[in-house]
Amino acid sequence: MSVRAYLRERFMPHIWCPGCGHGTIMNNLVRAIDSLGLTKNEVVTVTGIGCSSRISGYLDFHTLHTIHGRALAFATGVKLSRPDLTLIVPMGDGDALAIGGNHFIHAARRNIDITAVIMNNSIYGMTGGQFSPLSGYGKLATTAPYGNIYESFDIVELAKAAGASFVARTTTYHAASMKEILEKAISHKGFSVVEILTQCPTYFGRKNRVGDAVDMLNFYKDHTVPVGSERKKDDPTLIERGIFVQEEKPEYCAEYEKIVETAKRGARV
Ligand SMILES: Cc1ncc(C[n+]2csc(CCOP(=O)(O)OP(=O)(O)O)c2C)c(N)n1
Ligand code: SF4
Repeated sequence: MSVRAYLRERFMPHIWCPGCGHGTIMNNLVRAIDSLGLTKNEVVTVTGIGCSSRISGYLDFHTLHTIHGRALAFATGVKLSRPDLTLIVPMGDGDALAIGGNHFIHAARRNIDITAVIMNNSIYGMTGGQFSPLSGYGKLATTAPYGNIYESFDIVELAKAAGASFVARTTTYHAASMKEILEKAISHKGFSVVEILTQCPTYFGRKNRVGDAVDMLNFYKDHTVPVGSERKKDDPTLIERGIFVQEEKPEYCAEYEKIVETAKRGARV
């Protein structure tokens, strides 16, 4: 199908600023779903609040636009009641790892079959450029006019440590591999985390004087390397991208179903 067929045109024009990376992610997400042959009726997209979270309004799947930081909690409920459906949860870095941080680590620990797409623009875009747990030490934000004093989370390391069974990182510059990674993440049975570095030229770019959207895309090109690259040894500031974890582990809904069956038989574990 064409990308258009997956969109709710009545919700257009979208709210995203010119040059925002979120549209590139939405584009690749629908291309990945199309390549996997999933029908619109089989996919549920759940989001919280943020520029990134508006994606659930634009996509013509079953969609839930919920509350800030709680998308994974709603998605967990949907998945438990309808394990046959494909659950995708696009989140901003603030939504996923500030207010939603606790839901994130526990969803990873359960290894529930949900794909979390973290649209990491290193800032709170929707509310005017406040710093997030992904802004980085020394970065400028509306709430850090003299420089942010917090270190960032490393989403990949956090997801790995919490138990996610598929963990990947890519960027909006690497659009072709983004689609492939999203396909693998969605097909994977378990909690999949895909961090996508994406540009917010309006707040992060402007406040940190890193240029326009094209300059920010070039930064992703020049400052990331494929996972395992020798170049990372010479320059530890380079950011690795690719698939970091892809393993089979017991999945929460399947395990829960086993408990239900055991209980129905009145048997003891
Ligand atoms: C409970 C609650 N607290 C705060 C807010 C205000 N709020 C809305 S979006 C947002 C942050 C959005 O940033 P992010 O999740 O990184 O997404 P982006 O807009 O950058 O895509 C905040 C703090 C809210 N809507 N609800
Ligand atoms: S404020 Fe930033 S994240 Fe929000 S739409 Fe504009 S560029 Fe995108």
